[in-house]
Amino acid sequence: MKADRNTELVKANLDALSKCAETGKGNLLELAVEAAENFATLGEISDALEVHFGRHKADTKLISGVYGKEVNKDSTFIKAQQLADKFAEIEGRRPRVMIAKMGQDGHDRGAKVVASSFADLGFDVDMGSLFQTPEEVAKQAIENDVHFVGASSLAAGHKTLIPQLIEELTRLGRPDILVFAGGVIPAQDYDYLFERKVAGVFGPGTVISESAITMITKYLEQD
Ligand code: B12
Repeated sequence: MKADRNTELVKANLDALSKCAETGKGNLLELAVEAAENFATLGEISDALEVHFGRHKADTKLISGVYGKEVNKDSTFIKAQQLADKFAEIEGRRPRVMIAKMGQDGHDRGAKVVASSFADLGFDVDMGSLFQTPEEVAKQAIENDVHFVGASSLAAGHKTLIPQLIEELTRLGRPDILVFAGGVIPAQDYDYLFERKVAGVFGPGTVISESAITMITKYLEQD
């Protein structure tokens, strides 16, 4: 489409969009529709606006205490907490997990639920920002010296982004950081992920304290 479209017209449309963003004069939606009708891409339209507006950086705030308050008498919850304490005794610090969202996937609800629950279970939790690349996640995980990365994937990026993350961790010399996957991942893709060294997959309906027990157990088994 790019080869066949009227390049000058598209450029004029995109310039008009940037100008409208800058001056506040005109109608952004109308100009965006016009640009799209002339086959400007969504990326180009976004870039034209970004010139003036900059790029939104999603800020993730975590809460704690909610999960623990609800399930603190549950035997699996207690077992997971005890295991987290045992982990701290053996390793000299609490289990540390980074919850990551990669690619175009904006479903952050599960990631936040999991992150705050892990904190209540006695993990140190880092939360990546939305829309990170596998390289960015690997860098942050290494800088924060986490034991685990939990990649939450609900928009079908699991077969590309999660193996790329593992490759990057290996390239940077930290293949020991265990990578787990969670979210909407079809059962037929599990083996594909296991073959690429994903340490475990947790789908919808996962009981979070059970996933914590699996993660800690896998880590301690490899020592
Ligand atoms: C809520 C929702 C949305 C909300 C998201 C709000 C938000 N801020 O998160 C909104 C409306 C924005 C949305 C948008 C879209 N959505 Co939507 N969405 C859902 C829905 C209904 C529920 C997801 C959810 O929040 N569940 C509750 C949380 C708590 O559960 P969870 O994330 O699964 O997490 C649990 C487990 O998976 C696991 N887990 C998850 N991560 C991790 C990580 C670790 C480390 C561990 C241990 C465990 C773990 O533990 C959690 C607790 O049990 C699902 C359908 C479904 N039933 O899953 C579709 C769904 C995910 N959406 C889908 C789609 C297609 C979209 C859109 C592309 C629609 C569109 N055409 O625009 C957009 C994409 C936007 C984007 N950029 O990503 C599809 C994805 C299909 C696929 N994967 O192939 C689904 C599956 C619906 C469907 N059946 O088609 N969506």
